[in-house]
Amino acid sequence: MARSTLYYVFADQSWPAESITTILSAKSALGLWIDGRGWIITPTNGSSFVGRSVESPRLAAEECSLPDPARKNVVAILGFEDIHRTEEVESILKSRLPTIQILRLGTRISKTALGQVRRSVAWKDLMESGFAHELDLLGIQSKIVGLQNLLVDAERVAILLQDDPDPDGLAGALALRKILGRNAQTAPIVSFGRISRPENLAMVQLLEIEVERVTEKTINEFDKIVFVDCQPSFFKGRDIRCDVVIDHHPRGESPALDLCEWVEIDEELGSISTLFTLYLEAAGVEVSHRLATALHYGIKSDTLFFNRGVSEKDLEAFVTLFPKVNGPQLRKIERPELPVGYIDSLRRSLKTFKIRSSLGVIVLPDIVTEDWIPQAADFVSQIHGVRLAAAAGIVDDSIVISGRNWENDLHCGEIFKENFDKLGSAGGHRSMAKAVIPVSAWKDRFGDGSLAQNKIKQITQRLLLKSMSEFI
Ligand SMILES: [Mn+2]
Repeated sequence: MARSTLYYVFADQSWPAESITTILSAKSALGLWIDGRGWIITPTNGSSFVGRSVESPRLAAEECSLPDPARKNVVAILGFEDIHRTEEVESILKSRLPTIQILRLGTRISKTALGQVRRSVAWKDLMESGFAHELDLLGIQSKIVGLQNLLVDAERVAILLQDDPDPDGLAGALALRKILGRNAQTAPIVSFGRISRPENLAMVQLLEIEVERVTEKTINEFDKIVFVDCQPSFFKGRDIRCDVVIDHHPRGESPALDLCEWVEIDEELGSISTLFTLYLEAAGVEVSHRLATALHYGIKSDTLFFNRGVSEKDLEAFVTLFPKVNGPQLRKIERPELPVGYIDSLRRSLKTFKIRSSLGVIVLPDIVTEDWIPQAADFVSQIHGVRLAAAAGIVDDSIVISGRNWENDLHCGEIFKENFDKLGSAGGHRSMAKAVIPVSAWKDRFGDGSLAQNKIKQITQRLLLKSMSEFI
């Protein structure tokens, strides 16, 4: 709505025409005439002063002119139940203001006329999405009340994330805590594992998110346990009580899930942050810049920036959050700082780097923090000719390998699972995978000399190449 636009609204009393003033008048000049009431607002005085009571829409239309030549656009919004009145007013306006644009409201069918500046929009089409959205929010509101009632007596609630907490889970946990009106003491975010991806570490640092590490023993001491962005099936072999599940991953079979008091699994959604954005809206909770940035990044990273499993709701939530996102902070999360030591390690690993049959493997000789490994895998995946990228290094007593693949015909997670799961634990998505292999298991399998930088590279290369050839 440009400032230079002048709006004339002609309406009968079949709809709340005055409400249109709050949409239009802040940024433009407005003339509002309502049948039976006359001019409510005139473009010249611009106030809610009731003007002369002009009886018919025809006479009112004949008073219309361009009071200020600086206003180049004139738009008429016509909302009469009686189509003849609409047509009569339209023809008078067109004769007085030849360039006028016409929007007919409330007609039976929506249509546009080619070659004319005129649209007709039916109430049904105008209200449909807003109405459906409000009904959605109403449904969610009743769910929130149910959830609040369930947790109200719990002194301490654990918000449990998967073993390597990701942005979507972290953002969802923050949102849930806000909705429950709790804080980090009464509802800590907990995980059995550690965050490893550099972006995710940057996120918790910059947004000051604390994640508490738990064990099977300590988690069961909480009064209630809420699984966010995960389900009991993610924690095979561990005995964890499950009270609430809020997730979007495919429903996995688990006896704990069947015993759970409250389950919401929406597999349609590309991220759980989307669901929590709706929750916050339904709960009428003010979303801070910090929370908006977290949720926005949650949606973006879980859908690989809309490259996998996206629903219309994900896109809508992304757009809703956008104006509140802290842009500089988001950029720092997405491009996290690297320590100088990483560059030294990378330099020494590049000496042995070679691409073989579109596989790029890099082995970092010294690792200070585990997040260097996925960082190096990301880097290798950007090199021309690389279809599958892997980076490896020894962290504590394990060999950690990160995989990356941005093409559809390879499944990085499956390739990793096939090769490394029998030696330790391995798996992941189509595009990202991780393997953790105890040094002892690696040595048992490949011999004493197998821990040298070059040897790790050769073994990883040989295994991955074989699996890649099965895919192609
Ligand atoms: Mn997720």
